[in-house]
Amino acid sequence: MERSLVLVKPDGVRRGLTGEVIRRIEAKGYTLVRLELREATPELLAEHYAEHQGKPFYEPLVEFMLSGPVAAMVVEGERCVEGFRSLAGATDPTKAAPGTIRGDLGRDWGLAVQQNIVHGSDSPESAEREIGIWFPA
Ligand code: YYY
Ligand code: MG
Repeated sequence: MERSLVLVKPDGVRRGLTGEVIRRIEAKGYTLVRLELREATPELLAEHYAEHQGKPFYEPLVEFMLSGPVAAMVVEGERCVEGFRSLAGATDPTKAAPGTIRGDLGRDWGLAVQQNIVHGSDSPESAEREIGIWFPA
């Protein structure tokens, strides 16, 4: 069964949207197999966001991800990597379609980074790599 690494980012936890994200995941028919409220660290985020190191938004992104706890979860289900990306919507919350998590709930004003509520792995390979970072062993 396919797995995805989903994070409710600090904006989502802060705004009390963790339950709303979980509700949408479960309503879709996916299963939570791990769930933990966590404080990220710079080291963990450097691994998690390795592909983005050096980009202009990387430093603000890391600062944002360190601004409060994140709800880290492993979601399981048929084609759930692609499926959760559909639930999440486009990266830019202003462009994300209504009906998606980011379209309905995300914001991109007020901070130097997109506050788009959730992270979801972008491929089954990324998912296994990211699950190993957030939930080792
Ligand atoms: O996978 P996804 O989260 O949709 O986008 P990525 O391109 O992997 O970027 C990761 C993260 O970085 C994104 O969720 C918000 C932030 N970001 C940004 O603030 N500004 C950008 N131009 C691109 C990404
Ligand atoms: Mg990504």
